[in-house]
Amino acid sequence: MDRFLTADDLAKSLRQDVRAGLTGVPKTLPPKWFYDERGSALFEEITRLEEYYPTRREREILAARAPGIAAATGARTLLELGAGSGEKTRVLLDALAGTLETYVPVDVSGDFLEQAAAGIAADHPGLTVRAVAADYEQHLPLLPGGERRLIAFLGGTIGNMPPAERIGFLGGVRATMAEDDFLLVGADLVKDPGRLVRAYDDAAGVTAEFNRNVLSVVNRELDADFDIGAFEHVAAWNAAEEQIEMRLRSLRAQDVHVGGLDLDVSFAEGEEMRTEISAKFRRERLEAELGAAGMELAEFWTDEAGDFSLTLAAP
Ligand code: AVJ
Repeated sequence: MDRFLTADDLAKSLRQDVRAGLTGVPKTLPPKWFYDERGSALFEEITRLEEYYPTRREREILAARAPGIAAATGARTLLELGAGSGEKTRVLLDALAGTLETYVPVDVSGDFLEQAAAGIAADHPGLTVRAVAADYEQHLPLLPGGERRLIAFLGGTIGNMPPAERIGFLGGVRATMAEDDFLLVGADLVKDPGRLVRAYDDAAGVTAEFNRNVLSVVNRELDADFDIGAFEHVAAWNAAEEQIEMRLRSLRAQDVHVGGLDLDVSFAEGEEMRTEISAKFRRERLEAELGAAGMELAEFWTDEAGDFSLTLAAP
């Protein structure tokens, strides 16, 4: 495995993010830090919830379109940004079996990635699996090149980036692409706000736990004393930005000490701290943003219900 990101680098960027986020107005924490072991397990649980449709819908599209993706791209390398457990990748790997030589899963969480990569290598003899521990927002230029690459960014994670960051990210991807490379992006679509809110505020409270878990991450990693029970989960639809926003609302006025940063912060009763945005897209917006980054939309697929999208783009 190649490591562009060490445990030290991660610790440092957590410190920077938490300091900037807790001293900003309004307070924020970036969603990147949801995914410790417990957070990753909670996210897996979310993907199985009745209300949370994106994972199932994306799988449906991949199953239907993987042969088309293989035919259109003839990919020899599959580079997957934010690979996670690699579950969604298996369909692609199978469809690309005819041309694929190398699979490059990229994720910030190195150890988790190494395990997932080993599993995939065992199931695909003849495939070179080269895991890379990296932050795809920082290390794009360092990722392995090669001919006929398919860069996959699935799950709707592109929605976690604020618009300006997203444009920068797409431009960065474009800058690493050769003329025969493709980008495959999974993006959730604008729909009835009621359904959207339910997907991020499920009846069983799993998403609420997932959201609050970021406070335990900060408590553990930065020696903070967040009273996790004193924050409630909020999922709201921001119609102007067409994004779901997850926040943590302070149930009372309280002070929090972050020992590792030598930082004290106060929360007012009812104060909300944003922990995630999850942008929802329309085809036109995706096309425009890809265009602004120097790419053309080659294919745009949705599931039968029109809930989620998969876009294939090329320079
Ligand atoms: C993994 C970023 C795609 O935004 O839908 C799920 C994360 N947050 N429920 C999303 C998430 C709350 C998810 N992504």
